[in-house]
Amino acid sequence: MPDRPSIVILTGAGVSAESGLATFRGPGGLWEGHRVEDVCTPEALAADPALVHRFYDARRAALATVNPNAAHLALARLDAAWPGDLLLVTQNVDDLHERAGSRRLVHMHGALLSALCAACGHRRDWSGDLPPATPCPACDAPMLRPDIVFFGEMPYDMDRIGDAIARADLFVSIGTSGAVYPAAGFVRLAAQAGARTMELNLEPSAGSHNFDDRRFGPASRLVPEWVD
Ligand code: BJW
Repeated sequence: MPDRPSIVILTGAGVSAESGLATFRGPGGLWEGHRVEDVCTPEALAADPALVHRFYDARRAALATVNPNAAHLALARLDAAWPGDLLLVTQNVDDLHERAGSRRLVHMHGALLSALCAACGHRRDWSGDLPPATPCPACDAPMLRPDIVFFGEMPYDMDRIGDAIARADLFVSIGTSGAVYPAAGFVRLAAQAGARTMELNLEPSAGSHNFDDRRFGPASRLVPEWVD
């Protein structure tokens, strides 16, 4: 390892589970009987916008009741203290990493508290009651949608993430099942680039065998143990 290793950290729903936010594929992962794969698609938004908006309204309401946990706080301490390159790539659309204090952060699947104009791509805060038919401040179209990456859509910041992985000396995956691409493929990209790879998760992910090191248990214990 070099003196100042470059670190890329990937987080998933498991990092926020102990804050009280449900994961997607664990117990309680169904929402009103729907799988996430059936709700988070452009087709679902077109066919039944009320259903998709209800899902995100409920998620936004839940977010207002929870706080960062020991795992988010430990990652923020690492961000503040680490002298080398570091990028925290979260698949989560909650804002718990920011609230904990992480700064070098990308939300590859979007953000619950952001709204996207489906007509022109303008983004604005989604706070309080924001009916989807609210006119866009940029183009006036009444077509606000959650600023969320649905299945079949391109995740955000892929160039920045790819560059960071190509330069990484250490890749750490925390609390993600490895069921969704392209994030599930990052471990192999990091290994190909020469990084050491580590999984911290409650249970082995789909690609667990691809990691050099694996530690299993709750993120609120494993992450502070690793960071501190
Ligand atoms: C704990 C814990 C505790 C619990 N402590 N751990 C066939 C083959 C390959 C790919 C495809 C395919 N068909 C289609 C695709 C592509 C598709 C895909 O991957 N589909 C799969 C279902 C197969 N992907 C896409 O469409 C993506 N876009 C895309 O590919 O564009 C083209 C492209 C081409 C080339 C390069 C780049 C792109 C877009 C994916 C969008 C994902 N969107 C969602 C919903 C929106 C966000 C939201 O509403 O919140 O994102 S789906 C959902 O899954 C959400 C999550 O971010 C994502 C990942 O879930 P995550 O975080 O892993 O959660 P869980 O619940 O699965 O796992 C939780 C884990 O935590 C578990 O392991 C627990 O053990 C653990 N845990 N408690 C530690 N206390």
